[in-house]
Amino acid sequence: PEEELDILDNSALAEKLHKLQYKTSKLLDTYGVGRIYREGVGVAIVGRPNVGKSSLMNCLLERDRVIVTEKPGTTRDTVEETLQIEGVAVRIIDTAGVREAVDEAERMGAKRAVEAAREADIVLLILDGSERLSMDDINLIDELRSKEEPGGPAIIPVVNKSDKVLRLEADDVEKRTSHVLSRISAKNNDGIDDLRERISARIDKLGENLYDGPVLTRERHMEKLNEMSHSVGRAMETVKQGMSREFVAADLQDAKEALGELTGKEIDEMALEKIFSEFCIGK
Ligand SMILES: Nc1nc2c(ncn2[C@@H]2O[C@H](COP(=O)(O)OP(=O)(O)O)[C@@H](O)[C@H]2O)c(=O)[nH]1
Ligand SMILES: [Mg+2]
Repeated sequence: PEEELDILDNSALAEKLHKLQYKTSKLLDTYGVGRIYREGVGVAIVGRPNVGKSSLMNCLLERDRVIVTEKPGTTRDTVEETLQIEGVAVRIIDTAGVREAVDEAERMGAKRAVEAAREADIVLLILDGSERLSMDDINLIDELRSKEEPGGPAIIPVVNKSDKVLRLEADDVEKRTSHVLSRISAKNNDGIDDLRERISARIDKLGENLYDGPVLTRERHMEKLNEMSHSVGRAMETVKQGMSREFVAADLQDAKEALGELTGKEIDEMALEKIFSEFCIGK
């Protein structure tokens, strides 16, 4: 019954809304982690044709799964394989080389490389150590850098073909990427264990709050929670502007509906009533 409820003053109401918003955003932050639970960590291998992407993937998989040839641009599509690194499912995505399209298939492949990088948690940017840095390399670095923050994938620059004379401007690459280079030879299987460890360290970082409380795993849930968050944000604004509680109530009703859709039939009505009764609306 309404007469039992205390009517909150504006600052107390703002405080409660703020807390609700904070908790909502914390839960929203777990979405990426939820995706890792569901799909595994995504590691994309990108770089221009012939730098040794498919060779590296084979090293990581320790078997000859991906076709490797002398001719640039053999891997026309993306190839995906899953392996375990310290108990975590890791999806390795080998992409076609990124460069100016020579034909339609390659154009699609290059586009997919950038897309794969966007959806990945970690991007292995492969460069050929036996050649000087090319415009294609630089463009790719810039493209990836622009997606790195915030919430974008972590870049690990990898210089391959360390069995050959180094002609790549390594300092320049470190400066451009702001990351230390890993040097490997996919051909000789050199530096692969170190690279694996580096990937593993990144995964640990991604999964820091992996086991800490509930995580959002579904896109639909994330969307509903986002809707709720927007409504709570509107309610906060309404309170700040000192508008009538009816308007706050309307915003919170929207928030409640979004949350209701999120939790579906299993919604705990009592818990909801408790939350929303705290925002008691004066007549
Ligand atoms: N010398 C040397 N050659 C390599 C190395 N890794 C790959 N290659 C060669 O580079 C060529 C292209 O390799 P591939 O893995 O198909 O490159 P991708 O186009 O980036 O997938 C092949 O001839 C490989 O044998 C390496 O570490 N050292
Ligand atoms: Mg390839």
